[in-house]
Amino acid sequence: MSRLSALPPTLAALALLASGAPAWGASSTAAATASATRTASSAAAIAPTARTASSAAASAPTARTARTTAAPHTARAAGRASTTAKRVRAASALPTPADPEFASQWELADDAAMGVRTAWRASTGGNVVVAIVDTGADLTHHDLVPNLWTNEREIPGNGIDDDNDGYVDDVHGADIVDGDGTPQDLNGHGTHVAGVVGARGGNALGVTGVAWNVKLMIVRALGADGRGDLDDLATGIRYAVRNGARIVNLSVAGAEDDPGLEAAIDEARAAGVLVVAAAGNTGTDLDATPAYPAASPAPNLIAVGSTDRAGALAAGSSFGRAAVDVTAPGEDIESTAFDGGYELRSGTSQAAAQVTGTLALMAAARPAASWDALRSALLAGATPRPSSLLPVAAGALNAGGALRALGVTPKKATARTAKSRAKARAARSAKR
Ligand SMILES: [Ca+2]
Ligand SMILES: [Ca+2]
Ligand SMILES: [Ca+2]
Repeated sequence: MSRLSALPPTLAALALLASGAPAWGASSTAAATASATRTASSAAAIAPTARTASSAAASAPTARTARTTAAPHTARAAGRASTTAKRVRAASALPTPADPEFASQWELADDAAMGVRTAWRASTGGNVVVAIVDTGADLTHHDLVPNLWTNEREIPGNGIDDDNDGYVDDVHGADIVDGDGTPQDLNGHGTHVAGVVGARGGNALGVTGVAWNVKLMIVRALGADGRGDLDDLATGIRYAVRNGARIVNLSVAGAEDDPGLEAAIDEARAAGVLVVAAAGNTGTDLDATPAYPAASPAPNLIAVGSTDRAGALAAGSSFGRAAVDVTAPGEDIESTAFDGGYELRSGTSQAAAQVTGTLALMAAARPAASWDALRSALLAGATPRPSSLLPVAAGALNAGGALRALGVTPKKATARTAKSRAKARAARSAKR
């Protein structure tokens, strides 16, 4: 049977490489089973560390918030440090969501990492449907609930398949694995990915997604063990396309180039839908040893590698100067956990979700943009890097650059606008 898996965290992938295990999702059932066992145990070994890190972070927000608000007051009280004041003004000019964990979301808070705060001047999201085809998501998580897609053709909770698609009461998405309408996450991977794309921003709760506002369609195609059938993945993509998704996130990888999966991705293209795929966490050159769906030749697919805090290719991230399009931050990413809390995870799964969230910002700003206009702008807006540093086609994700390439100009910062207005007023009165 054709199997593929959600991407284990980077450290788990490294453990696999170190132990000489074959890549997970191998084409033979026996190898797949063997690597599944190792993947599961490695993932289990890493999970507690991630949760510990997040619970430590949970107690920190107050301190961070205090520091943030203290800085401007100190500068004002001093009344002398004009450079400090300038710096404070410049920092406050970038949109800052009122989510207590924002300061620890390094890839968003530091605009140099992926340019998202610049992008937020032009778009914080909107009515864009994004499908997360994964292990499901925690459908009760308070930071996801406000951004869940709702199937208007389905009456919730009446036990009837109102839209006649084979899934009873599929209100926020579907469970392809169990064939029902409740894609509740039993693994955690999909919940985290969904939060990176679109945890509600500015709600004074937890984290923000790249898109503060978005419609997350949850499609469960991987089981509690983080693994699934290629047939289910293809079915999940078709469900997403049929129900109006504009972007499909696939933070999964396998060794097999499956005709059924390729057909589903091609149907997505015909319907104007973009597919974003994680490169994988095996440190593989996909140009030499492809993994799928990342290495799919489909034109409507964007393959994403992962970078660390220094902007370098993350340890364990797969790459490919031809097969992988861009990189995005994927290390130590804080997002939603399926116990209702928050946790850190690392890998190309998280990197792919940053790209998907950025595409949601772009699609919200330009609702009529085609899949190829969105894809071209995302790649054109990327920050080029020497291929010796980032062995991918276009470079590093730059959300602000992507919006500019799409013809959306981020609004100037409020402080500067006020200043320039005052300047213009002064110039006018000087003329009189
Ligand atoms: Ca239904
Ligand atoms: Ca119903
Ligand atoms: Ca939030």
